[in-house]
Amino acid sequence: MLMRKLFRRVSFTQAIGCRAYGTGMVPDIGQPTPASHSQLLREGEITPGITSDEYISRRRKLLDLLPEKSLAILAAAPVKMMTDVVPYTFRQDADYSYLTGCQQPGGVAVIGHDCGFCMFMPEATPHDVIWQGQIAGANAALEVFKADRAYPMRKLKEILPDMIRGSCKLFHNVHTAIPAYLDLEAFQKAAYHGKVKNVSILTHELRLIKSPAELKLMKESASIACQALLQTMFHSKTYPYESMLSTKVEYECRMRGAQRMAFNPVVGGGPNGSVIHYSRNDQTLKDGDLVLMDVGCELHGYVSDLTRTWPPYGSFSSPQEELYDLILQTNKESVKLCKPGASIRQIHNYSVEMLRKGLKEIGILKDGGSSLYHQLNPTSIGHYVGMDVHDCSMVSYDRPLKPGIVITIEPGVYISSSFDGPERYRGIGIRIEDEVLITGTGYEVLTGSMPKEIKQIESLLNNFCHGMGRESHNSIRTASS
Ligand SMILES: [Mn+2]
Repeated sequence: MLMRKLFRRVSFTQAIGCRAYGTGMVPDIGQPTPASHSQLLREGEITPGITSDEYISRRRKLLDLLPEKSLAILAAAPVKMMTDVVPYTFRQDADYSYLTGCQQPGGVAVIGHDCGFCMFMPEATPHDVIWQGQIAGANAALEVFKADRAYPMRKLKEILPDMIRGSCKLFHNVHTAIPAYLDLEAFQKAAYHGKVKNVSILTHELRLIKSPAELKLMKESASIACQALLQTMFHSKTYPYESMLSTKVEYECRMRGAQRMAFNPVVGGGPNGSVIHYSRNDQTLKDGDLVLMDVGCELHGYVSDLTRTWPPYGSFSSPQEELYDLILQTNKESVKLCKPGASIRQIHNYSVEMLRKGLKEIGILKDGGSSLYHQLNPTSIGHYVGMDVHDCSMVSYDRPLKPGIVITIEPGVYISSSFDGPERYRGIGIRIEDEVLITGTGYEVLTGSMPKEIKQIESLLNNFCHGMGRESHNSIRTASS
């Protein structure tokens, strides 16, 4: 009976490559499907937790925003090479992924009121299959990604020009644009007449508010990052090296199911913590310094982003504590402002006032000179988060927040070693970043499980060290002193 079912399925999809998984032959389309990866996907899902129906409804919503007689053209992300035949790990473009669910390079998706959802898919030669394995082609586009029409890429130059000529406006993905359609005479003509727009204006509207399935992945991604960072915090006393903490946090994220980091972890010890996107991670951590770690991982296309700053050797000095407390209070007050109707800009302005006042009280800022303040904190209080770390970049920070939007709240202070001010604060960089989901009545902190109170952090670091950690920590310190 089972065999008969399998055979029927195989013959239905015989144009697709097959591979043996366990005892049966199931179609291989170059990315997980419920048939090939039952441990990851349930029946009806294209991405773990996201069904083909959800993808269909995303495309329907795109059509609602797409003007009459217009086309959306989105190419998949390009494969970038590290050297010769060695590619960097492929990451699908978020807009393409959001609308198609396809995690593979080489395709172009076209969506319009007349054509529906049309996919142009790459064709693998037997040589490609031997070297890289199966890929999703036109059949997978129809059967798995639920395209209304699907063609091999070589047909694009015959089919797309007519579709373009029949359209008033073209919205395309400017970040992944490829010559295959850019070079078409019809496309160039449309561009010349000012009919070509950026599709992200539309897709970012859709992506801004997360569905329940997306929120589930966002929460899981945040939870993985919190657990990983907590493990790394414990580790920081035993292995006080920026590179080891970076490696540790990535290991802990990936062991918990994340596919990759959302960005290169920032592990800044001492004055390196005042470099906002520091990523060299090649220094040792010194007793008395703080370490700032800004990390996030990606889970099935959804990222997390959080930052904690702590003293790896277990206790804050008093200037560190003064500054930390100001950043912590600003973090907490800013989080409280997160609710429907507020905007990132409003929260930002509030946080700037609070930090300015606090820095003046501490004696770091004289009269509220704004240029000096901006040297100490040139960043925004936060940004939208989702499939990209700086998600929905086309949406203004003035936009009133709505339930289902996820933002970061990340106040910080970055005082370089050469700062012209009280010496005791020089070389201190602190950021405390949480991820906040806007709900119907207010907010939910998705990174709430990661401690940020001074007492909690000191207690966690010191109590842990009475176990296995202390000995090896001491021996490392003795060896280096
Ligand atoms: Mn951030």
